[in-house]
Amino acid sequence: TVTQYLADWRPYPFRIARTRLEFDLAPRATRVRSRIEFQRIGPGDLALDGAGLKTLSLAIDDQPLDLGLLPAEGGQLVIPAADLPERFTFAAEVEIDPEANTALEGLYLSGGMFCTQCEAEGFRHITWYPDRPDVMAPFEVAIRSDQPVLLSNGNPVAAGPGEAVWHDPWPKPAYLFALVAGDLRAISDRFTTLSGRSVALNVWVRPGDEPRAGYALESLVRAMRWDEQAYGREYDLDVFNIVAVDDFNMGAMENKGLNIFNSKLVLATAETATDGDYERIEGVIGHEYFHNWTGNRITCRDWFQLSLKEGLTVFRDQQFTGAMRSAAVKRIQDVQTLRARQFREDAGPLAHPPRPDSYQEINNFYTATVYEKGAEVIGMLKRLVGDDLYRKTLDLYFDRHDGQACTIEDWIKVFEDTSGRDLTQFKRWYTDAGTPRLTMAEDWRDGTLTLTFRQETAPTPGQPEKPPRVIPIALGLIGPNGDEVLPTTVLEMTEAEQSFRFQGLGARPVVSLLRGFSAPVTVAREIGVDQQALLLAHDTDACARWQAGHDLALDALVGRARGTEAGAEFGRAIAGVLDDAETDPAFAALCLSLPGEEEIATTLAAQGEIPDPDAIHAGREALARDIAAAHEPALARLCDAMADPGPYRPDAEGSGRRSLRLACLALLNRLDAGARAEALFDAAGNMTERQGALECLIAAGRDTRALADFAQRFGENRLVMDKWFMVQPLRAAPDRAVARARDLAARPDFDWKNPNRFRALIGGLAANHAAFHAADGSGYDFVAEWLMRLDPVNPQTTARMTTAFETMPRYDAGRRAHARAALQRIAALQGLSRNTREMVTRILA
Ligand code: BAL
Ligand code: ZN
Repeated sequence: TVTQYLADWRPYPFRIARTRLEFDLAPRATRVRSRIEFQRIGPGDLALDGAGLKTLSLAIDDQPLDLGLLPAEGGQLVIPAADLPERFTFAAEVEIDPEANTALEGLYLSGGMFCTQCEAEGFRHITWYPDRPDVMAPFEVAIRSDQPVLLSNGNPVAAGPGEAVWHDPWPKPAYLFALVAGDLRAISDRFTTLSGRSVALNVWVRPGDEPRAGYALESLVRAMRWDEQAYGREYDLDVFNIVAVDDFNMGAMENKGLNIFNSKLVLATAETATDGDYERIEGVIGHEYFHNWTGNRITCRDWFQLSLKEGLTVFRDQQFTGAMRSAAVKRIQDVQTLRARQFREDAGPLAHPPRPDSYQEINNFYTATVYEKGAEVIGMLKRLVGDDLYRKTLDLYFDRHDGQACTIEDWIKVFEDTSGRDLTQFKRWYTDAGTPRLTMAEDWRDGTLTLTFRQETAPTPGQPEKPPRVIPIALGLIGPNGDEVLPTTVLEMTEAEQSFRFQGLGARPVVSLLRGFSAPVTVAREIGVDQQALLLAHDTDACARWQAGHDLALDALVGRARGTEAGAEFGRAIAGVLDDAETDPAFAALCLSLPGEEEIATTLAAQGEIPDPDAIHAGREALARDIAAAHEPALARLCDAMADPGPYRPDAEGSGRRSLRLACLALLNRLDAGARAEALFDAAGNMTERQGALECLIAAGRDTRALADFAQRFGENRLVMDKWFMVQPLRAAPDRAVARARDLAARPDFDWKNPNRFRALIGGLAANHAAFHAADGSGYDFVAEWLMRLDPVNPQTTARMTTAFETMPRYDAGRRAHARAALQRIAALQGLSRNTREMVTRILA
């Protein structure tokens, strides 16, 4: 296995003036003819990537090349510089087998339709090409097939029976290439851009799915409008196509002018999709659309720079969702996701910086660190320079780098140039792994509050030293009567230890710390429960307010996991939340949803303890029951008051009310053994309530009828049945979940080669903390067994799912031994993919 290093990047010695591709599509034998016009721009041989190709012919300027040049097994085709003129056309004819392509990289079949996935290195499975993001070219693509709809990137230039030709004038790297051929129907709209260009918009789905694609199309229109308003970015082709496919390794892909989506992120109706699904559809439609500028017009020089496009595009989609819905709720959700996925990654054996400097398999670096932490880093830059300068900086970025393949250095430089700041130290956020731990000590005397901060980052694999970073600390001060005495102020911490003074204060205030979650750090501070309750009641910053309640809950849950009766203060705080719940139901729902077992385990581990999954589960159940018992009338009243008044709308208001209703239901469920949940399940008019009720019924062990009813109603709908497969292992009592997952895996409709279905069942169990970490190792064994089965079929999805094991080092010796044994069995598998081998080796290291 070869490790790739950032330091080894060299410019490609050729420019491509034009790439022309012709496809004769056939499931078992697709012919691909390419003509690539190269022009030398530097010294070196011509190196072309290819994998799994049956090469029929190669030529330079129509002179056939000896096929003896082909590498023995995969790898690069190298044509010596001496054999090449300054300008030449390279031509190849290859044959590929889309039907055999279960890895879903390159050209493959999904439900009888041809589709592609080329990021990061899928194009080499289609033909010989410089498959690297810094080689950009305009593409012309001819497709011949008997499928009725034939799509590729760019604008259509010709279409006749059985043939279509597409031309994409915007130079792009091969990873943005796409082709789709199938029996598809579109729902369509038109969009007029800021400068008056009329664009045809199509969302392509299978016949019959048209009524489920409307929300995706509306989301696209909102995203296009928002990008014009917020960033001044216009669309640049005559047509924008989105296609939904059932078999897809990722969520979606931003191919130029032809986005390909996992169907779960396109298809939605009130009966089949939850509020969460709708929000994700809007967010991901936005994300892929926003890539048109941040990713496509300006792309990455090499894959180490992946966060250049992904961090920025996540940041942009987060802003978009915040603007379409509730900015405060969106921010809190993003903080929860960051902690659950990225802090977890940063604290374990897979920790890496947003810009890694080596990898074996780039597909293993589409991570929470590259995406979500990458977005946080941009949020910090924006906070440091301010909103106006941020916008100017982005304008400069688009002006300066349009059409280029760029680096993190280019990105930092635009901020330096507009702000006049030296961002050398700030850059550590891109190059250093690990989550800084920020501690705050307070000193109060004579009307002066002195805050002393310390930052510390634990060593991560390959990075023993962690010099201090620039940390923007947004804070405010709340007086003892609840009034804000200092509005949000941003402190810039640059040293390992640093003090800041606030003078002229009448009475000792409470610090509202890390407002808006201004930096991706963990916080340790001395704070009393009364102060936390004051912040929960009065803080003007929603994020800090929610955090105060969340900390109270976590303290109680950690206490319960240790076997104490903790929770009285949290119980009292809940009373205030319930009183106020109707003014902001979504916020109240966030406060009423107890932190999950995984987060409790993380908190215990951060305090130097070995988490006991069974005690965590039992303690959380007990606290939930106590809270429910103490507040039953208020919870029941709210649960009814939040009933849907009218037609279902997947907007912030409607989903906020439903989330509060379900948060109350989840608590009450501990008292009534599923009675309320059953009533809601039967009466539910939408999937949000139906799924929420079903989860409660499974947790209560009262699910037989509901599960049968659900399967009866939705048995024909793959996406809905994915939910059915997911909620059972996820919500089942830990001592029954593994057996249940095994039963489900034995069903004929467990179509495990479909990534959504596999992730639903296997991922559902892995997310049931106490079940996955069962002391007897049964959870680990089950997941490992299935990963071994999937690896030869789909290495990418297998490798991603090994992350279930990344927290293994924090558990007790018995559990660790079981987890290690399971991972070692995977490592010993004959023919294990490079993807999975890299992951398992890193986790075991
Ligand atoms: N570029 C891969 C899918 C996405 O992040 O949009
Ligand atoms: Zn992306």
